Amino acid sequence: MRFVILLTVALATVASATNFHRYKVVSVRPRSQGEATLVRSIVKEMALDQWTDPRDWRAPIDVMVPPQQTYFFLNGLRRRHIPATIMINDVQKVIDGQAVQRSVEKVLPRKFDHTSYHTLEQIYSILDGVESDFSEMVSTYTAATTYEGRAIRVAKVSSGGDGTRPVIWIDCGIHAREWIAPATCQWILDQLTSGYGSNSEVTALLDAYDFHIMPSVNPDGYNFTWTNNRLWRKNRVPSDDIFNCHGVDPNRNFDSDFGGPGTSNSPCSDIYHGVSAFSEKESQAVRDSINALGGRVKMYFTIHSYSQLWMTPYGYTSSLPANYDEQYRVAEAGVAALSAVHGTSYEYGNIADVIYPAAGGSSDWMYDAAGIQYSFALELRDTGYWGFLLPPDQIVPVGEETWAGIMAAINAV
Ligand code: 0X9
Ligand code: ZN
Repeated sequence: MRFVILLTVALATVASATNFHRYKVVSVRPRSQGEATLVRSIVKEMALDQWTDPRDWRAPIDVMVPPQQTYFFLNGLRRRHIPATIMINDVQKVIDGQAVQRSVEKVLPRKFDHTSYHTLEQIYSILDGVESDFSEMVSTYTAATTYEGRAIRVAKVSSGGDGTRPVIWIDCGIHAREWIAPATCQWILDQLTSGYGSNSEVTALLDAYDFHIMPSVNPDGYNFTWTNNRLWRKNRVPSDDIFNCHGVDPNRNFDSDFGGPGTSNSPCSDIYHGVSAFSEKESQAVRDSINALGGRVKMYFTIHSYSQLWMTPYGYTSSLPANYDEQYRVAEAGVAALSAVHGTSYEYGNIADVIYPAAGGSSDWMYDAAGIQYSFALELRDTGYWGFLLPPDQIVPVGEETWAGIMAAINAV
């Protein structure tokens, strides 16, 4: 009897996980604006998961295609002579290849480990470890509790002062499947804590600024990428009861032209903006923490993947903010330092031009409503080889270059 129950539970667990067996990721390279528009409409019509959606038609559009639709999709492109290459031949194989290495770690770690990706539980255990190992410098707080009851935590790193130092805010993982983002927040936290007193650049930064780091803005979504669907993007609130869809995109839920371009009012869409601005715990957590800092936040960084971009406001309009030249200058300094580390190239500029128009994003709200003059959204590696499935052996190089870029940007201000 017990065996039967166990077996049923095991099967139910397996059955509920989304399998990407023989799913392909196709990198489409349109030859004109017209072809790019055509590709987008085909993707929409076929309800495919578009991994990238660049505004510039010269940049590849990466699309994930289920096996039943591969022939139709590729043939459609072929007939129109639209160039396309296979970026990933079997998505599940890549996921499984990374899973072997994931399942090794059973005991909850207390120290940083940048050789593999970590579950939310592991990340929070590391956070606890750091808080107790560096108790004079690190304290953590919970910014909000999610729909499924998980804490959205922040690590505050401060070398002292009277609580009035300017703040550098860094958040990671607002989109669940962008695993390199939380890993990079962990890298940064490690550099700050281990570097204070031994690394002169880090020491100088920490004597001038407090850092607030939110390693996982979207813990429910992130957890879901480990248990059910590696490619989940949004949070996990039930969003409609007709199709049983879930999730709001927290990066469409800020009060920055809420519901504007690049958002969707369909609860099943990956860019669903939610019922109203700040309806979600994730966006509330970020907003409330920033507000609680009462105007001390000097710079805001929000970390995504992928495409290698360093973006400045705005996302909701192609108009440029008043201090655009200044933000551009700082982005340029950041990118120069980032690229110097491993030769990784980044594009930079305002969101609507560099990537695509997208309203309701956090970095626009930071500039417009919170008045933060330096507000950046970064898309980390790569440019479409692994995409969201960036192998864990890139955590260290990505951490190194990103942190170098962020330090340079802070120093440029
Ligand atoms: O679409 C997004 O939210 C970001 N790209 S991603 O592929 N990681 O989903 C870009 C965010 C840019 N920021 C704003 N639109 N405000
Ligand atoms: Zn993202």
